[in-house]
Amino acid sequence: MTRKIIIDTDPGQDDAVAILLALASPEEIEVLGITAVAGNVPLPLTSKNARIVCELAGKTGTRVFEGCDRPMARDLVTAEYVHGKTGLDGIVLPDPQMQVQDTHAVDFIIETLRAEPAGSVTLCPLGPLTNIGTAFRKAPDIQEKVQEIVLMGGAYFEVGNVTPAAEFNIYVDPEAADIVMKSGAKITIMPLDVSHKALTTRPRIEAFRALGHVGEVVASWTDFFERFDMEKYGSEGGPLHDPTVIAYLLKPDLFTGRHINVEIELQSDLTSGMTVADWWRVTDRAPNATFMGDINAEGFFALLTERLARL
Ligand SMILES: [Ca+2]
Repeated sequence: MTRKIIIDTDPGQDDAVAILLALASPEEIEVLGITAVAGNVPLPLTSKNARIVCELAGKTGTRVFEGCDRPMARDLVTAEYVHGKTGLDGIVLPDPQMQVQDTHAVDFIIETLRAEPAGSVTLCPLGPLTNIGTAFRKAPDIQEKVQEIVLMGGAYFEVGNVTPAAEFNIYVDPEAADIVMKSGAKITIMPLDVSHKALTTRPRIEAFRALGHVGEVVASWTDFFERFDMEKYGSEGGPLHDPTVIAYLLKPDLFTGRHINVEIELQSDLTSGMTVADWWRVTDRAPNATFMGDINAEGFFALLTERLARL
């Protein structure tokens, strides 16, 4: 049985790989729509990049919706220093022919969750949680209809990547993340603790490049962002964050974690956007998320390579 998902995203090269992985897996995953949000780059670019990726995959029937162009309560922070001016720097791809859907992404999320049977739609946020938080605030009835939210964001042992305390997606819109964490929905989190173990090493990237056009494009994306990451982290490759979300839907056994309490810091200037994860269960706050801590990286890259070869 296929699992119905909405990918909420701010592409971003790693978002793009996640979208390709989902579109390459129609036996397991039905992508009801892709909702673009401002994050790595401003909304017009994330929307455009989402459509570029659909066309690269040859899946031009995929519906792309534009959502919020700024966080719920703060100014937008972007990350061109990681992803390049376009958000998708690497091999230059043609401008998309696909059009954006007329419906706002937030309304699409609300209407879809109301229309589909309860517990049958999974949300896959790969960027700041603005679209999801706004939808939950506008239509609280949909929160209990969500099958699961599998998101990339936050960190515990790896702490922060955009500030010493915060991971980018949560930092950009902590108010939205707070709404999501308190929604009561089933939540699974792929934090930096996972993605920093999913590194784009040379052999893994050369395996992508050997696949043909799509693989060459993916390799050019990882070549682009890993220059920044390797310099920053001193690692043997860059972390491939967002595809972990889709990989979890396909092969949950690749990941291990703990069902714990996770809350979002909203007040402090120093630690704003921190995911305060009770990994050691030192409080009596109720668990609200499965916070992943480890990944079978070889299995993850083998899955990616096998699926990208299908496109
Ligand atoms: Ca992203």
